[in-house]
Amino acid sequence: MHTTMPASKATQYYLDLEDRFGAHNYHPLPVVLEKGEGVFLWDVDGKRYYDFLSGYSAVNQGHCHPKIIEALIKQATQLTLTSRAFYNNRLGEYEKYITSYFGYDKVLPMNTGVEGGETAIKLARRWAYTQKGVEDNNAKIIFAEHNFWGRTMAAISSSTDPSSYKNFGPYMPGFELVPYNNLPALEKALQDKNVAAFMVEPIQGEAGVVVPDEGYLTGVRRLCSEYKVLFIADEIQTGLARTGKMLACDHENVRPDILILGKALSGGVLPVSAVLCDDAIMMNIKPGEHGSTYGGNPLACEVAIAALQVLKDEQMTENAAAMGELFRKEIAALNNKHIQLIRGKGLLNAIVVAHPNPEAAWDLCLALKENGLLAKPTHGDKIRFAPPLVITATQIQESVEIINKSLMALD
Ligand code: IF1
Repeated sequence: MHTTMPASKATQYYLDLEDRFGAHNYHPLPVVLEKGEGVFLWDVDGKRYYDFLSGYSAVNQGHCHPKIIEALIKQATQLTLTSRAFYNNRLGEYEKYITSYFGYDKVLPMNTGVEGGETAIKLARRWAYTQKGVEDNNAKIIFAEHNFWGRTMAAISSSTDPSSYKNFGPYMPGFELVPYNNLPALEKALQDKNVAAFMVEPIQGEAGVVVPDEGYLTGVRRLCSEYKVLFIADEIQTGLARTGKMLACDHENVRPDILILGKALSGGVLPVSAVLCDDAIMMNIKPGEHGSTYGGNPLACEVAIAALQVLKDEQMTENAAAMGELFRKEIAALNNKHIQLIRGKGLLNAIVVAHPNPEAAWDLCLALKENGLLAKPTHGDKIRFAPPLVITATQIQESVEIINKSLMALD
């Protein structure tokens, strides 16, 4: 193990640059990328890789999708930012497009995913005070253990992962935790009259692609309605065709009260997030009470319309469902002793690596890199496999061969 090739001179140059001048808040795989197209990435030495991370599911549509890039370039030559101090001629069109696409009254545009989460929580708290009758400053938001929704002070305040929250306190009050995939525990928590919302990922991503039992989302919907609590779905990672449905909530045909989208809403082109809900929730926020300089900028609007349009035009939902099934079947058929299990939905999958060496998942990712496939370990023993949704059956077969070959590095 650890018998990877030495980094090329060019690669080493860029690794050293980041090490010297950048904050050390990441530990990337030692590969330096300079080009992407569809399911492929190329490094600075011209070596080609399958991308099995897809920018953490931001690049569902494939790298540099021509229709999205065309929208970007066209709008970039016209108008990129006005702020919300003025109207622009793209925002309303985008708002109409995305609300009818997902079936909500209104949208609130933001940029990063975590801002979407913050926005949803503000909407829920405001709704609790103005509609549910919760006394000022008493609103509670319930989260599931092992949630991940970003890195702001509020997001880490709901985290159960010490590497997220430790030594960053004090934390945001009014947050409570329940175990994921546990309806009785949720019901108990919702009995508190001060609860405004339950915010949850339909599949937990960072936790290692944890798929809840069938019926969980249906149960969440039922309990939230019963106790007059808002169901906030964080579909930033699971949404937009990734799991083989447009939204992961669609697997159980449930409609959240507040829907948060991000990542692939721009196809990996620029940060675009959105919070969708109906008027009864959205209209409690008045002018001056929330916003963002870049939120709803005309460039983001045009990119987002194109990114959503190509998902439908190219049947990426259907392809994600079919290719995901093929991928899990082929991985299972390898019958490799180092793969404890494969789980996931559509093209959001993870394997759990079984090996006495705690570094085995990292070593496997290094071997995968050598063999031309990029993936990243999470929580030590898990590896996420989430290629762009444009991947073909032949490419799935080829990728599984690369994975099979790389597993020998663990023997
Ligand atoms: C990083 C993981 C993925 C998210 C969900 C909100 C956000 C995220 C469900 C915030 C962000 C990221 C950020 C990325 C790593 C990553 C991740 F490894 F942590 F688990 F995707 F799987 N809700 N997820 O997954 O969105 O503010 O980042 O735009 O490097 O931190 P953001």
